[in-house]
Amino acid sequence: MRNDFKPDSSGDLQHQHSHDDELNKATYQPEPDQGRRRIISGLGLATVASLLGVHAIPFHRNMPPGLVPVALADDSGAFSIKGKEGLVVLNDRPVNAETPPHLLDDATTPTARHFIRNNGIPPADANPATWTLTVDGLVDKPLQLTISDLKKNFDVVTRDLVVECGGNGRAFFDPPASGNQWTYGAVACARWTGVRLADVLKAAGVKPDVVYTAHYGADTHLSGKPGKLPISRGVPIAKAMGDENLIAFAMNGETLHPMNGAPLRLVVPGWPGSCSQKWLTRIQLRDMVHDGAKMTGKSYRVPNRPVSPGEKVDKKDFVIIERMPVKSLITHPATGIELSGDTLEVRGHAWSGDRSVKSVAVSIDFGATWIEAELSDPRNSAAWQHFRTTVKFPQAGYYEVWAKATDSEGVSQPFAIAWNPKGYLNNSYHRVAVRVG
Ligand SMILES: Nc1nc2c(c(=O)[nH]1)N[C@H]1C(S)=C(S)[C@@H](COP(=O)(O)O)O[C@H]1N2
Ligand SMILES: [Mo]
Repeated sequence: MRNDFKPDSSGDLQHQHSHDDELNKATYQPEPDQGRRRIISGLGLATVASLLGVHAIPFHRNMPPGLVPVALADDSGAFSIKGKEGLVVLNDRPVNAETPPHLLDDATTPTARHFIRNNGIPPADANPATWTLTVDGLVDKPLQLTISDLKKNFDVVTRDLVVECGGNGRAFFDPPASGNQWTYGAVACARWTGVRLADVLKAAGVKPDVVYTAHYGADTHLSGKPGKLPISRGVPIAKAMGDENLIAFAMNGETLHPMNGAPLRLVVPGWPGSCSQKWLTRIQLRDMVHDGAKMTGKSYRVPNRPVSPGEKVDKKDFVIIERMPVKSLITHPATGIELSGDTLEVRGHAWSGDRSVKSVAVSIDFGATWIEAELSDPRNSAAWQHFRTTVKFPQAGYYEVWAKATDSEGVSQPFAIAWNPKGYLNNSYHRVAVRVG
């Protein structure tokens, strides 16, 4: 059930369920892409507490003005995709589904819980026995490789790698940004097996004038127009040559899930997920920045200067997103938990593009004080790290647990992120609601 809040002209709160929309047309007009946006300003503390079903919000003095309790911004309504039970489907054409944070509690993300982000229609025929990868463009020797050639001719490696969509967290931008309204769960860290992208490029021979890769997959454009690609992105050659990037044919010890790019995909951890081409058929090396589908305009790009919320930005002022920012996710407790005791284990993961995370802190008092959590080393570079700590609540009431990660360069997550037109790179704190007593 989805709850929508919007003040009417008198300033009173309208509280209604989405199925009541027709009954409330006079005062409530749902707007596209605003399903997860809540307007709750001007409410007294007592009203907020009663909406939350508690008598007290013990740390209410620390609540930033206008803060919408996450318990009220909560959303559910999962239905399922085969092999992806429990994911929240945002869109079915193309298929896009995210994972509720509490289902990302495993150290390594099971395939069933890896999000899905499709821009087009996945290929109907994905036969691993006949699949071939072409490596061409500015190379000494173009290659045509089957999956068994990859396994035979190159080092096969297994690594836990973070894939996060550049638009993860888009749902929380105000004014809203168009696109899939991802909340927290367009991120995962599965165990991938494949060969190093760098090894394959070296075998083809990278010509000295190469500056960028171009990736191609076998999925087709929603329009059905032949030759029109849903997405074809690339990375600077220096990034491509990093040994963290894989051409992967297995996920968690099995073949890839059809929605995650079976039978072959790139995994370029720490950079926007869009760099990790699924259903990979071709890698071309170019002497210019790749200009394929979703490389140009506003796609996976942000303004090259601070802009104010809602500002129109000229396309020439956008730059391509490279590494993803430092971020953490609370995977236990699930938001909205009712706690009968007064202590609670808090745990989750943290990551930062292709850096490591130095510390994670947790707050139960809206950020007034922070508790340093225990933090694991990554299983390998470009894997996420796990944090845990135990918190004790001083009295019954409503709390929020917040997490904040700081990376190896000393950069921390912000409370609020600067707005950008397409709603990318939202790495503000993850907040979960806890009711005590
Ligand atoms: N061929 C192809 N590759 C693709 C995409 C796509 O639509 N087609 N989506 C990209 C985007 S935007 C993301 S975030 C990741 C998501 O990977 P996943 O669906 O396995 O989670 O795949 C990337 N690779
Ligand atoms: Mo993405």
